[in-house]
Amino acid sequence: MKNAQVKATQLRDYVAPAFLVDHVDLTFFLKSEATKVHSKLKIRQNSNDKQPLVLDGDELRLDSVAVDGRELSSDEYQLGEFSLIIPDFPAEGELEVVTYIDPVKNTKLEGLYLSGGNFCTQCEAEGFRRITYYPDRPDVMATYTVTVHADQTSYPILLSNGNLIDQGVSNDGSHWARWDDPFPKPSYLFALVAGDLACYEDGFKTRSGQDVTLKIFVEHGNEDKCAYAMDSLIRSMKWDEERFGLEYDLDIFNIVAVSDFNMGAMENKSLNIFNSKCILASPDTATDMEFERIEAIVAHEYFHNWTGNRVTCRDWFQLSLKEGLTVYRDQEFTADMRSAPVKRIQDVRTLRARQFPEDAGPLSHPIRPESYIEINNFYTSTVYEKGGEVIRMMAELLGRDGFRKGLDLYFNRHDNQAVTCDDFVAAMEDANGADLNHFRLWYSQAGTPEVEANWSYDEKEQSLTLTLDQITAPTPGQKLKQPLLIPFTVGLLGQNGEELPLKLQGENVENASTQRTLRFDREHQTFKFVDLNQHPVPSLNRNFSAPIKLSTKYSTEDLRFLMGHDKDAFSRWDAAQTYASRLMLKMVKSVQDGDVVEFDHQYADALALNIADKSLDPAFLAQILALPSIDYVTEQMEVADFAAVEKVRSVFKVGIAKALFEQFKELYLAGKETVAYSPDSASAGRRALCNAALGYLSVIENDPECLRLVVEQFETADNMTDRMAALSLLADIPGEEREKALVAFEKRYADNALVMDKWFAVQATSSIPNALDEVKKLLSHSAFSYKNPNKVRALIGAFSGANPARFHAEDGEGYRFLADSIIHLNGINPQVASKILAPLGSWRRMNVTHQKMMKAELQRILDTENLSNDVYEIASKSLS
Ligand code: B3K
Ligand code: ZN
Repeated sequence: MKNAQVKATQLRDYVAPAFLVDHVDLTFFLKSEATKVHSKLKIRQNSNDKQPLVLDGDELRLDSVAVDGRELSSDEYQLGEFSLIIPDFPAEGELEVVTYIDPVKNTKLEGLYLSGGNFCTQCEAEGFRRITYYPDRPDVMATYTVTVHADQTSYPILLSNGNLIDQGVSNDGSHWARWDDPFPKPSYLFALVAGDLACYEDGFKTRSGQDVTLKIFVEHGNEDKCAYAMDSLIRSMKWDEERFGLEYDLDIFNIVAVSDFNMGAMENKSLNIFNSKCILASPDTATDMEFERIEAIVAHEYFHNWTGNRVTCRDWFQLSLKEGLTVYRDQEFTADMRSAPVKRIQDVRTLRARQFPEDAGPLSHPIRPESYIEINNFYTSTVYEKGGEVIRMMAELLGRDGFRKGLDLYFNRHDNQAVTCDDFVAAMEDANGADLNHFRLWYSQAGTPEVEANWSYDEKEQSLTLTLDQITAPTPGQKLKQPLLIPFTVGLLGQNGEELPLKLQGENVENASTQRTLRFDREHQTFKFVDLNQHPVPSLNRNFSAPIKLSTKYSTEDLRFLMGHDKDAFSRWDAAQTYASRLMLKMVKSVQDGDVVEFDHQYADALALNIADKSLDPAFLAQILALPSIDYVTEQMEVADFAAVEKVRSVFKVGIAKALFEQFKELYLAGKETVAYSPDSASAGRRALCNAALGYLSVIENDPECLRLVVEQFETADNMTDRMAALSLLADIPGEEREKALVAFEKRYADNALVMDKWFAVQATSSIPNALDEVKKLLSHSAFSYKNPNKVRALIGAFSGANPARFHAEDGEGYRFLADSIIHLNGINPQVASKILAPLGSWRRMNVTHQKMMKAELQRILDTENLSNDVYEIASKSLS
């Protein structure tokens, strides 16, 4: 078992670097084995007293060390497993280090590695130390010159950050290219690519007239799948100029798509490296959701050029400084490109599905964590998505212009600096003369606040009193919680759904607005609205103004009313979610008590009113029709019972399908009349609605007509969205049609690795009883590989993370399977292994039998020889 004294890094221990690096000059001689890396660093002391120069390193073979041109003997430096220390380094000097690395053996995909025969790098968070010895921390910022030598035939394309300043051919037939990045950057933004790649090119003229060459490099044969990513990039560049006044700052911007990548993409300065999944798209290979995701990720990485690269993080505890802010920016971008309310609904779904459980479980941490063993474990939904919500709340409190002023000041103050989350909030305060001191607590306090809203209407006084209570449950290491400053947006609906003017007692305003954001900053607070001549229904936390769990005493009539009338699209959708979950939980109780489970028709009636409302955006209606997930409903139970929720949800869905059969058929047939495929938002919305309708029709058992519709769509679809929608419905219906469709899909896309991922995932998330057996069989499919993160996520990750009812099977096989996979992956790619571990940590919510099985698997993981820090940290915290 791994020794328990693995060292954690603490925020409170931060000290400024003892040495800074002004310039980095790197020369690479690329070979799949024994790549030579020659590094020259201009270093200067940054502390008052003389200190040893400590450089980070990992899996490097040191060849030589020289200071100011003099080679050091081995007693002049100390070489540790993870460091190179030079005790007597001058106050200013040049360090020259030659090391060798083996990219071909690098299955961790951190540092320099090979993907599909091409060289590429991933340095965030601490991958640069796997390339050369360096003070590998983000507050050491330097300019870089990089020379890359490689065989000309195998690696015709040689790329690094910045501008290409020189290139040539060497005597041995190899060629070289020299790149220079004039912007000081931390080592995590370094990138290098060398390979035989095709290029898709376009250009952009900035607002101030600078021409920028835009290139997307992909494997040969994929050039026809780059247009959407390129278009997204151009739209992002334009949007950032218009919305935030931010222009691109070099005359070249490159993107490279690779097949083996630990996450979605990486924002290296002027050389973004992407998982090919987040770049390549054509109507035949990508779904609408994937087009949307590509647009968002291309934008996200581009936006990092300012929020992350020009202004970066002082240390990794400040990760949300760049990630939360950039998530907020990409969400706003998508909202502008597509439907803002639908985007908000999707983001809240994701937050509730990923961040809320994280915040309520053993891995709960604030958006600015205080300690970590392995920083890669903190690229979490909390740091990203909740971080984005925290920025959104600030924008809400300060207003759109105020937020912009704050951001302008932030860039003015901190361009080319490595700063903290506090610096960001201070810029917001100073630009607006605001006091955000109480608000800062969102950065340090973990856990989701639970807010209870109660209200009463006083007919005589014509007033409505709204009382709000907030509480945040203790989280690991944080027992005591304080009340947060919550921006709580409300509206009041009159009997016909009209918006009533909101006037608080004591206020003297004419034309009061119909929506306001209350400052809710105490444990218990009361707000009295006056001049209300009718009993209104409150619409609360509109547009999800704060990331809280809200409980209300809405009657089912209230919920149906909001579902039919709320002007705030988010709240209208949320009323439907609350209503549906409430009904399902009631049904679960009947299952558990052995009573008859009955479907409440009133829910179908409320849906029918929405379907009949022709003014609704189809994309929004599709959201209303999508039932709360098994996970979402189960989370609201004291003790999770996935089997019961799965059963109930299915009865519920069939109930709706039967009640609204005619409407769904009509919706479906009307949707099918659409013209040729286009991935734009409106067309995608129509397809989403059409497929939602088909989804309901497909659950009507023993109806050959409905099954025929699904099969027909699968066979005749002219785009991946419709084909995949049909396939995932068929995947849930055991029988001949299912098998035939899976075989046909596999045959058609056998040569397309990304599409095969969808084929793996659709089987891994299938509700058929023997889904796990199928998954196990697929592990030996020729297209599957443990070394490719996309494959692992598509098969193992999808099963354990998105098929809760099978994962939590009574016999514990799901748990055993995940633990076996993690143990195997630990030796290959620890980052990927630890990323799929989280579902085992939810044992506290299960019954005793399941708890025992889950804990035993966590223990088995912890007992593994050579356990990585990544897996150790997540497994040990999950068990404790
Ligand atoms: N900054 C990268 C993520 C790096 C993850 C390192 N384990 C992508 C992004 O957030 O844009
Ligand atoms: Zn990011």
